[in-house]
Amino acid sequence: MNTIDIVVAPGPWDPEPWRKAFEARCGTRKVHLWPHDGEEVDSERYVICAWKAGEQVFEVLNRPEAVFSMGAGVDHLACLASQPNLPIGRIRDPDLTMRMVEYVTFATLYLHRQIAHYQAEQAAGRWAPVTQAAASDVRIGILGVGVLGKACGLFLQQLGFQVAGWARSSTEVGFKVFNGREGLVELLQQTDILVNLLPNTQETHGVIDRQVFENLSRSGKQGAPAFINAGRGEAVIHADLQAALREGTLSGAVLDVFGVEPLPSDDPLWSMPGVLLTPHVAADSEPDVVVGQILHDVFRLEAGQPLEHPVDLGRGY
Ligand code: NDP
Ligand code: OXD
Repeated sequence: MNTIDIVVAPGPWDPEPWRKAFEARCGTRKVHLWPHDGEEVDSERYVICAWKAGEQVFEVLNRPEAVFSMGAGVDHLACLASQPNLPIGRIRDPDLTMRMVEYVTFATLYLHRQIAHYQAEQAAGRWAPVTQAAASDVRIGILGVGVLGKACGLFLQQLGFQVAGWARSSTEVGFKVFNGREGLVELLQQTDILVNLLPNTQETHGVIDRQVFENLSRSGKQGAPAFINAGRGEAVIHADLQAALREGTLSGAVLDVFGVEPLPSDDPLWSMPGVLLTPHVAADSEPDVVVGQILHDVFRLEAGQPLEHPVDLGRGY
């Protein structure tokens, strides 16, 4: 049996760490770097490992045995949804998950401990303590309780926060999870800090709008609610987010992802008080870990077994 070679298409990422990581573990398998090694791939059998690489790689190399996302998100592979028989794999990387837990915990504490207020007071040379709520009085609502949302929620629970979530069908992941439109409203009414960790799908596109921000609880110990987005910007109606922050419907936000990235330099969010922006860095993929997971699945394919973590592009995640 011929072994399966690897085509790596890392899009905007620096390709060399990926080439090195694959070559270090691939033995006699060929590793082709797209588009750096040219479009000629002479392998009889190959898989494509991609990150935001564009559609051309799939048009030119059109008989992969599987396609893997090198990140947790698979929205960049939506163009393959019309090929239901092509196995699509995603990573479930404990390192990436832990990085997301770090980010969401940091963002929650930044909002909860009112750090934006202290940064402004420090800049003005003022000593200005404000009342601080206990974590156990603060309710976190997490949209999307998959690999990342669940891990973040469980960690925040350990810090004492009250945690609940919203998902398509999951109902209990160590904390209560709501479903459907009615369930979303119920969750929002008991949420002080809203965290988005939904994937970008047709169903989640624009799901976080003005109504969502207005439905958040305003009776929490900390006053107006706050928002963290580390999922995808496409889930949010950008103008509604800007308005909610401008008008005080939201007291603050920590935002890592945006519908347009990089966020345009004239976007009002850059200079809004109480808003902390990061450039889509919440949870990076670590080449060594990702490569190990992909190769594990490649061995399974060679043994005639299905992928360990298949993605259903029909539902979008
Ligand atoms: P998963 O696929 O494991 O989980 C997705 C969750 O979203 C599930 O709980 C699912 O519900 C829920 N969901 C999907 N569609 C809907 C819907 N229509 N209505 C309600 N809930 C829905 O994803 P991950 O946790 O691994 O990752 C989440 C996202 O985080 C990624 O898709 C990516 O966009 C983003 N990400 C961002 C990074 C960054 O650096 N900012 C890094 C890595 C990922 P159910 O449980 O019922 O299936
Ligand atoms: C991912 C991301 O999905 O980095 O892994 O956004």
